[in-house]
Amino acid sequence: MSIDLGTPTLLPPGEAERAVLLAAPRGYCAGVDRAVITVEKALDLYGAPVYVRKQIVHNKHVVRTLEERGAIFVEEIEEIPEGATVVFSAHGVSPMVHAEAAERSLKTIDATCPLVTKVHHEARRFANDGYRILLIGHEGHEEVEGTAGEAPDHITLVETPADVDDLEFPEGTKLSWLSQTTLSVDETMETVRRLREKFPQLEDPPSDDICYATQNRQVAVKEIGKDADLVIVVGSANSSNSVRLVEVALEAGAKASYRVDDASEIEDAWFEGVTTVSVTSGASVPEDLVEGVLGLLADRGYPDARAVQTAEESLIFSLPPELRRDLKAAGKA
Ligand code: 0CM
Ligand code: SF4
Repeated sequence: MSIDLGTPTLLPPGEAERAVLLAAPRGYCAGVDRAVITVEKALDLYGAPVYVRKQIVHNKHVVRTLEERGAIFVEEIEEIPEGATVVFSAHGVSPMVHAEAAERSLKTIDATCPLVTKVHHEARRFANDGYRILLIGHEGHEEVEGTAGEAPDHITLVETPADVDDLEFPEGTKLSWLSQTTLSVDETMETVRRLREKFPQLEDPPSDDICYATQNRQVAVKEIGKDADLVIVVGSANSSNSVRLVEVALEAGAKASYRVDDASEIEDAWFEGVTTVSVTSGASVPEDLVEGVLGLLADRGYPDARAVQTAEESLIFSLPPELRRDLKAAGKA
Protein backbone atom coordinates (compact mmCIF):
# COMPACT_ATOMS: atom_id res chain seq x y z
CA MET A 1 0.00 0.00 0.00
CA SER A 2 1.32 3.45 -0.79
CA ILE A 3 0.28 6.71 0.78
CA ASP A 4 -0.07 9.74 -1.46
CA LEU A 5 1.86 12.52 0.21
CA GLY A 6 0.84 14.95 -2.51
CA THR A 7 3.17 17.15 -4.50
CA PRO A 8 5.65 18.90 -2.21
CA THR A 9 5.20 22.68 -2.36
CA LEU A 10 8.44 24.47 -3.09
CA LEU A 11 8.46 27.86 -1.38
CA PRO A 12 10.29 30.66 -3.19
CA PRO A 13 13.58 31.57 -1.48
CA GLY A 14 12.94 33.59 1.66
CA GLU A 15 9.28 32.63 1.93
CA ALA A 16 9.96 30.12 4.71
CA GLU A 17 10.98 32.91 7.14
CA ARG A 18 8.09 35.16 6.28
CA ALA A 19 6.09 36.25 9.29
CA VAL A 20 3.06 38.33 10.14
CA LEU A 21 2.89 40.04 13.53
CA LEU A 22 -0.51 41.19 14.71
CA ALA A 23 -0.74 43.90 17.36
CA ALA A 24 -2.86 43.30 20.44
CA PRO A 25 -4.62 45.42 21.49
CA ARG A 26 -5.88 46.86 18.21
CA GLY A 27 -9.25 47.93 16.83
CA TYR A 28 -12.36 48.98 18.74
CA CYS A 29 -11.98 50.78 22.05
CA ALA A 30 -14.71 51.01 24.68
CA GLY A 31 -15.86 54.45 23.49
CA VAL A 32 -16.24 53.39 19.86
CA ASP A 33 -18.02 50.18 20.77
CA ARG A 34 -20.48 52.17 22.88
CA ALA A 35 -21.06 54.80 20.18
CA VAL A 36 -21.70 52.27 17.40
CA ILE A 37 -24.06 50.21 19.59
CA THR A 38 -25.84 53.45 20.55
CA VAL A 39 -26.74 54.15 16.91
CA GLU A 40 -27.73 50.52 16.28
CA LYS A 41 -30.00 50.44 19.36
CA ALA A 42 -31.46 53.85 18.55
CA LEU A 43 -32.39 52.57 15.07
CA ASP A 44 -33.99 49.43 16.58
CA LEU A 45 -35.88 51.39 19.22
CA TYR A 46 -37.05 54.54 17.45
CA GLY A 47 -36.94 53.26 13.84
CA ALA A 48 -35.21 54.89 10.86
CA PRO A 49 -34.22 57.53 10.24
CA VAL A 50 -32.00 58.37 13.15
CA TYR A 51 -29.79 61.40 12.51
CA VAL A 52 -26.16 61.43 13.58
CA ARG A 53 -24.22 64.70 13.82
CA LYS A 54 -20.84 64.10 12.10
CA GLN A 55 -19.39 60.62 11.63
CA ILE A 56 -20.25 58.59 14.73
CA VAL A 57 -16.60 57.40 14.66
CA HIS A 58 -13.98 58.18 12.04
CA ASN A 59 -14.33 55.06 9.93
CA LYS A 60 -15.96 55.06 6.53
CA HIS A 61 -16.98 51.39 6.66
CA VAL A 62 -18.75 51.89 10.00
CA VAL A 63 -20.56 54.94 8.63
CA ARG A 64 -21.61 53.13 5.44
CA THR A 65 -22.93 50.12 7.38
CA LEU A 66 -25.01 52.34 9.67
CA GLU A 67 -26.29 54.34 6.68
CA GLU A 68 -27.53 51.08 5.15
CA ARG A 69 -29.49 50.49 8.35
CA GLY A 70 -31.16 53.91 8.21
CA ALA A 71 -28.83 56.35 9.94
CA ILE A 72 -28.49 59.76 8.29
CA PHE A 73 -25.19 61.52 8.89
CA VAL A 74 -25.24 65.31 8.82
CA GLU A 75 -22.60 67.96 9.38
CA GLU A 76 -24.72 70.47 11.27
CA ILE A 77 -27.84 70.53 13.44
CA GLU A 78 -29.66 72.86 11.01
CA GLU A 79 -29.85 69.97 8.49
CA ILE A 80 -32.06 67.93 10.86
CA PRO A 81 -35.88 68.26 10.79
CA GLU A 82 -37.50 69.73 13.92
CA GLY A 83 -38.37 67.11 16.54
CA ALA A 84 -36.21 64.33 15.03
CA THR A 85 -33.78 62.14 16.97
CA VAL A 86 -30.06 62.93 16.80
CA VAL A 87 -27.04 61.08 18.15
CA PHE A 88 -23.91 63.11 18.96
CA SER A 89 -20.68 61.40 17.87
CA ALA A 90 -18.03 59.80 20.10
CA HIS A 91 -15.78 62.85 19.66
CA GLY A 92 -18.10 65.13 21.64
CA VAL A 93 -19.86 68.43 20.98
CA SER A 94 -19.64 71.93 22.41
CA PRO A 95 -22.40 73.41 24.60
CA MET A 96 -23.42 75.50 21.58
CA VAL A 97 -24.39 72.35 19.67
CA HIS A 98 -26.51 71.18 22.63
CA ALA A 99 -28.23 74.58 22.58
CA GLU A 100 -28.88 74.41 18.81
CA ALA A 101 -30.40 70.94 19.21
CA ALA A 102 -32.66 72.16 22.03
CA GLU A 103 -33.78 75.10 19.88
CA ARG A 104 -34.91 72.66 17.16
CA SER A 105 -36.66 70.48 19.76
CA LEU A 106 -34.50 67.50 18.82
CA LYS A 107 -34.43 64.36 20.90
CA THR A 108 -30.72 64.02 21.67
CA ILE A 109 -28.66 60.97 22.54
CA ASP A 110 -25.13 61.82 23.51
CA ALA A 111 -22.61 59.14 22.45
CA THR A 112 -19.61 61.27 23.46
CA CYS A 113 -16.95 58.94 24.88
CA PRO A 114 -16.85 59.33 28.67
CA LEU A 115 -13.08 59.89 28.38
CA VAL A 116 -13.73 62.91 26.15
CA THR A 117 -16.42 64.15 28.54
CA LYS A 118 -13.78 64.00 31.29
CA VAL A 119 -11.60 66.42 29.31
CA HIS A 120 -14.63 68.75 28.90
CA HIS A 121 -15.01 68.77 32.71
CA GLU A 122 -11.32 69.59 33.12
CA ALA A 123 -11.65 72.48 30.64
CA ARG A 124 -14.61 73.93 32.55
CA ARG A 125 -12.87 73.56 35.89
CA PHE A 126 -9.63 75.22 34.77
CA ALA A 127 -11.61 78.02 33.07
CA ASN A 128 -13.69 78.62 36.21
CA ASP A 129 -10.47 78.83 38.23
CA GLY A 130 -9.17 81.55 35.90
CA TYR A 131 -6.58 79.57 33.94
CA ARG A 132 -5.52 80.04 30.33
CA ILE A 133 -5.72 76.49 28.93
CA LEU A 134 -3.18 75.35 26.35
CA LEU A 135 -5.13 72.72 24.43
CA ILE A 136 -2.78 70.39 22.56
CA GLY A 137 -4.60 69.03 19.51
CA HIS A 138 -5.34 69.34 15.83
CA GLU A 139 -7.23 72.32 14.51
CA GLY A 140 -10.54 71.38 12.91
CA HIS A 141 -10.79 67.96 14.61
CA GLU A 142 -14.30 67.53 16.07
CA GLU A 143 -12.99 66.63 19.51
CA VAL A 144 -10.90 69.81 19.67
CA GLU A 145 -13.88 71.89 18.55
CA GLY A 146 -16.05 70.31 21.26
CA THR A 147 -13.50 70.73 24.06
CA ALA A 148 -12.57 74.28 23.00
CA GLY A 149 -16.27 75.14 22.92
CA GLU A 150 -16.51 74.51 26.69
CA ALA A 151 -14.36 77.56 27.42
CA PRO A 152 -13.64 79.40 24.15
CA ASP A 153 -12.32 82.55 25.85
CA HIS A 154 -9.80 80.58 27.90
CA ILE A 155 -8.34 78.22 25.31
CA THR A 156 -5.24 78.54 23.13
CA LEU A 157 -4.67 75.73 20.63
CA VAL A 158 -1.15 74.24 20.43
CA GLU A 159 -0.72 71.87 17.50
CA THR A 160 2.99 70.94 17.53
CA PRO A 161 6.05 71.27 19.78
CA ALA A 162 7.28 74.05 17.46
CA ASP A 163 4.14 76.11 18.17
CA VAL A 164 5.41 76.69 21.72
CA ASP A 165 8.03 79.14 20.42
CA ASP A 166 5.33 81.63 19.35
CA LEU A 167 3.37 81.62 22.64
CA GLU A 168 3.49 84.73 24.85
CA PHE A 169 1.29 85.54 27.86
CA PRO A 170 1.21 88.51 30.25
CA GLU A 171 3.20 87.97 33.44
CA GLY A 172 1.24 86.26 36.19
CA THR A 173 -1.04 84.37 33.77
CA LYS A 174 -2.18 81.07 35.33
CA LEU A 175 -1.50 78.34 32.75
CA SER A 176 -2.65 74.74 32.43
CA TRP A 177 -2.67 72.23 29.58
CA LEU A 178 -5.11 69.66 28.25
CA SER A 179 -5.02 67.49 25.14
CA GLN A 180 -7.02 65.69 22.53
CA THR A 181 -7.42 62.02 23.52
CA THR A 182 -5.95 60.53 20.34
CA LEU A 183 -2.53 62.16 19.92
CA SER A 184 0.97 60.70 19.76
CA VAL A 185 2.06 60.25 23.39
CA ASP A 186 5.72 60.99 22.60
CA GLU A 187 5.03 64.13 20.58
CA THR A 188 2.59 65.43 23.21
CA MET A 189 5.15 64.87 25.98
CA GLU A 190 7.68 66.83 23.92
CA THR A 191 5.18 69.69 23.56
CA VAL A 192 4.56 69.65 27.31
CA ARG A 193 8.30 69.57 28.03
CA ARG A 194 8.79 72.71 25.91
CA LEU A 195 5.76 74.39 27.50
CA ARG A 196 7.09 73.74 30.98
CA GLU A 197 10.55 74.96 30.05
CA LYS A 198 9.08 78.24 28.82
CA PHE A 199 6.30 78.55 31.42
CA PRO A 200 7.43 76.90 34.71
CA GLN A 201 4.10 77.75 36.36
CA LEU A 202 2.28 75.33 33.98
CA GLU A 203 -0.23 73.08 35.78
CA ASP A 204 -0.89 69.49 34.69
CA PRO A 205 -4.37 68.04 34.18
CA PRO A 206 -5.50 65.81 37.06
CA SER A 207 -5.02 62.68 34.90
CA ASP A 208 -3.90 61.68 31.38
CA ASP A 209 -6.06 63.05 28.59
CA ILE A 210 -4.58 60.77 25.93
CA CYS A 211 -6.81 57.78 26.53
CA TYR A 212 -5.88 54.23 27.48
CA ALA A 213 -6.81 52.89 24.00
CA THR A 214 -4.63 55.39 22.15
CA GLN A 215 -1.72 54.69 24.50
CA ASN A 216 -2.10 50.89 24.34
CA ARG A 217 -2.25 50.86 20.52
CA GLN A 218 0.89 53.00 20.32
CA VAL A 219 2.81 50.72 22.71
CA ALA A 220 1.70 47.70 20.66
CA VAL A 221 2.66 49.21 17.30
CA LYS A 222 6.11 50.10 18.65
CA GLU A 223 6.57 46.46 19.62
CA ILE A 224 5.49 45.00 16.25
CA GLY A 225 7.00 47.88 14.28
CA LYS A 226 10.55 48.00 15.58
CA ASP A 227 11.90 45.14 13.40
CA ALA A 228 9.25 45.19 10.68
CA ASP A 229 9.90 45.67 6.99
CA LEU A 230 6.33 46.82 6.55
CA VAL A 231 3.60 47.94 8.99
CA ILE A 232 0.05 48.06 7.68
CA VAL A 233 -2.32 50.17 9.76
CA VAL A 234 -6.04 49.70 9.09
CA GLY A 235 -8.02 52.90 9.64
CA SER A 236 -9.59 55.85 7.83
CA ALA A 237 -7.69 58.96 6.76
CA ASN A 238 -9.57 61.24 9.17
CA SER A 239 -8.98 58.95 12.16
CA SER A 240 -6.41 60.76 14.28
CA ASN A 241 -5.44 57.73 16.35
CA SER A 242 -5.05 55.54 13.24
CA VAL A 243 -2.86 58.09 11.43
CA ARG A 244 -0.71 58.41 14.57
CA LEU A 245 -0.06 54.63 14.47
CA VAL A 246 1.72 54.99 11.09
CA GLU A 247 3.91 57.78 12.50
CA VAL A 248 4.69 55.85 15.69
CA ALA A 249 5.58 52.69 13.70
CA LEU A 250 8.05 54.65 11.55
CA GLU A 251 9.55 56.34 14.61
CA ALA A 252 9.95 52.89 16.23
CA GLY A 253 12.07 51.73 13.29
CA ALA A 254 9.68 50.20 10.77
CA LYS A 255 11.17 50.43 7.28
CA ALA A 256 7.80 51.34 5.77
CA SER A 257 4.29 51.89 7.06
CA TYR A 258 1.01 52.57 5.26
CA ARG A 259 -2.55 53.27 6.35
CA VAL A 260 -5.34 51.54 4.45
CA ASP A 261 -9.10 51.61 4.82
CA ASP A 262 -9.24 47.94 3.84
CA ALA A 263 -7.34 45.19 1.99
CA SER A 264 -8.26 46.58 -1.43
CA GLU A 265 -5.89 49.53 -0.90
CA ILE A 266 -2.80 47.36 -0.36
CA GLU A 267 -0.29 47.59 -3.23
CA ASP A 268 1.83 44.66 -4.45
CA ALA A 269 4.92 46.88 -4.70
CA TRP A 270 4.92 47.22 -0.89
CA PHE A 271 5.97 43.56 -0.54
CA GLU A 272 9.23 43.76 -2.48
CA GLY A 273 12.01 42.36 -0.27
CA VAL A 274 9.65 42.19 2.72
CA THR A 275 10.05 39.34 5.23
CA THR A 276 8.06 40.55 8.25
CA VAL A 277 4.73 42.32 7.87
CA SER A 278 3.12 43.80 10.97
CA VAL A 279 -0.55 44.66 11.15
CA THR A 280 -2.61 46.81 13.48
CA SER A 281 -5.78 48.89 13.40
CA GLY A 282 -7.09 52.10 14.90
CA ALA A 283 -9.67 52.39 17.67
CA SER A 284 -12.54 52.93 15.19
CA VAL A 285 -11.84 49.89 12.99
CA PRO A 286 -14.06 46.79 12.88
CA GLU A 287 -12.11 43.53 13.12
CA ASP A 288 -13.47 42.12 9.83
CA LEU A 289 -11.38 44.72 7.97
CA VAL A 290 -8.24 43.39 9.69
CA GLU A 291 -9.30 39.84 8.79
CA GLY A 292 -9.54 40.96 5.16
CA VAL A 293 -5.96 42.23 5.33
CA LEU A 294 -4.74 38.96 6.88
CA GLY A 295 -6.52 37.04 4.10
CA LEU A 296 -4.73 39.08 1.46
CA LEU A 297 -1.39 38.54 3.20
CA ALA A 298 -1.99 34.78 3.21
CA ASP A 299 -2.69 34.95 -0.54
CA ARG A 300 0.62 36.77 -1.04
CA GLY A 301 2.54 34.01 0.78
CA TYR A 302 2.66 35.44 4.30
CA PRO A 303 1.53 32.71 6.72
CA ASP A 304 -0.69 32.77 9.79
CA ALA A 305 -0.32 35.84 11.92
CA ARG A 306 1.23 35.69 15.39
CA ALA A 307 -0.41 37.99 17.94
CA VAL A 308 1.95 40.16 19.98
CA GLN A 309 0.10 41.14 23.16
CA THR A 310 1.36 44.18 25.04
CA ALA A 311 -1.72 44.92 27.18
CA GLU A 312 -5.09 43.44 28.14
CA GLU A 313 -8.21 45.59 27.79
CA SER A 314 -11.48 44.93 29.56
CA LEU A 315 -13.07 48.39 29.87
CA ILE A 316 -16.75 48.60 28.87
CA PHE A 317 -18.88 51.75 29.05
CA SER A 318 -22.61 51.62 29.71
CA LEU A 319 -24.86 53.13 27.04
CA PRO A 320 -25.92 56.80 27.31
CA PRO A 321 -28.44 57.10 30.18
CA GLU A 322 -31.14 58.71 27.98
CA LEU A 323 -31.05 55.64 25.68
CA ARG A 324 -30.98 53.17 28.58
CA ARG A 325 -34.07 54.85 30.02
CA ASP A 326 -35.99 54.51 26.72
CA LEU A 327 -34.84 50.91 26.25
CA LYS A 328 -36.05 50.08 29.74
CA ALA A 329 -39.42 51.76 29.16
CA ALA A 330 -39.83 49.70 25.95
CA GLY A 331 -38.92 46.49 27.80
CA LYS A 332 -35.74 46.14 25.71
CA ALA A 333 -33.14 46.86 28.37
O1 0CM B 1 -10.18 61.00 17.38
P1 0CM B 1 -9.99 60.06 16.20
O2 0CM B 1 -9.96 60.84 14.91
O3 0CM B 1 -8.89 59.12 16.38
O4 0CM B 1 -11.37 59.25 16.19
P2 0CM B 1 -11.78 57.79 15.78
O5 0CM B 1 -13.27 57.82 15.59
O6 0CM B 1 -10.98 57.23 14.67
O7 0CM B 1 -11.41 56.95 17.07
C1 0CM B 1 -12.13 56.90 18.22
C2 0CM B 1 -12.40 58.06 18.95
C3 0CM B 1 -12.65 59.00 19.60
C4 0CM B 1 -13.00 60.11 20.41
FE1 SF4 C 1 -12.82 57.12 23.98
FE2 SF4 C 1 -10.20 56.79 23.58
FE3 SF4 C 1 -11.93 55.41 22.18
FE4 SF4 C 1 -11.70 58.02 21.74
S1 SF4 C 1 -10.14 56.47 21.36
S2 SF4 C 1 -13.60 56.86 21.89
S3 SF4 C 1 -11.29 58.73 23.86
S4 SF4 C 1 -11.65 55.28 24.42
